[in-house]
Amino acid sequence: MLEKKHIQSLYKTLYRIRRTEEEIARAYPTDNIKSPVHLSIGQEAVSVAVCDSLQSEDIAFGTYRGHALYLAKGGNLKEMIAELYGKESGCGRGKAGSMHLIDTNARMYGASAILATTIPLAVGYALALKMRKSPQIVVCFFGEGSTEEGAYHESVNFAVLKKLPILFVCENNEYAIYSHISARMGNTDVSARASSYGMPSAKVTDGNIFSMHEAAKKAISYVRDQKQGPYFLEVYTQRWVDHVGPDEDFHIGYRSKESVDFWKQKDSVSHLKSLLDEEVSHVIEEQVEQEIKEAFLFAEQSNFPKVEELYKHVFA
Ligand SMILES: Cc1ncc(C[n+]2csc(CCOP(=O)(O)OP(=O)(O)O)c2C)c(N)n1
Repeated sequence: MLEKKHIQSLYKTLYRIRRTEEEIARAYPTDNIKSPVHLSIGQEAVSVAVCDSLQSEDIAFGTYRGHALYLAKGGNLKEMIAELYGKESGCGRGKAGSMHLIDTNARMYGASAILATTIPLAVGYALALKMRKSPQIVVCFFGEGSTEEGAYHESVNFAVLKKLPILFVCENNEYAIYSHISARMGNTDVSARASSYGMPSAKVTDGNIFSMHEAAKKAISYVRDQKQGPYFLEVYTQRWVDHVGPDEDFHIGYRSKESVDFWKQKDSVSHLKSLLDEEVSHVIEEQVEQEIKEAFLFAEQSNFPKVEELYKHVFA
């Protein structure tokens, strides 16, 4: 069991992500948010547990479902909301939207809308770190759907071959949009398949943030200290709302309300809150609510980029 102070800090990070995404969901229908949003609600504990075990100089790469990772890695909240609003003060200067979050100060080096495309970038970064003999490591987040892409297989093979300092984190929420994993993979054991490339793997299936934290610590220490190459961590989880957008999706019929309720009972936000004194959680919640209010105000009051900015900071 972690110390009280540590649990408080995990709770603050988790609560901050949950409430930020709930506010995004609330604001979405006003059309102030100019980008599609893929919410992590229900999945936040994975990013929180892993990032809590990293050092601040470690590098993260993620996907379009990236709000939780960006915030857990220390990304700037105001700039994230401004980015969703398409404003020039956003972390991508209003040109990137929710799916391409980046904050180089926090060593959150990017996310992409196209499946598996950040995996080779992350592996390339890990190669650079190794060549520079840096103590940093890379952590690369993706959904189990990305493990169906060729780029994933080429990248993990190369990372193992070159013994690169990278932790692969697969958030297995069972669905790629509305297709269940069993309709997509002959062998649904994603981490066993990853291990077959020649790296150790672990699987956390119970949805418990402390199990995730323990597994992440072990994985990170393997990558950093043993210098024997990559490690693959698969974490079972479930998103509570639609693949994209802020609403529930049970009317579509691809999954049942009961299957999501099963995961809601494991909710890490209420779990951690139940371990804290009420006054302590109350103070944390008030601080976070104030910060979120200020972030939305910052986004609303910021300007849209000028037309002259259109071709700046782009390759072509
Ligand atoms: C190369 C590619 N193919 C298809 C898509 C369309 N697409 C967007 S999200 C998605 C599902 C991905 O599922 P998963 O990787 O498990 O992540 P999750 O959305 O569950 O977080 C698909 C097929 C895409 N963005 N990129």
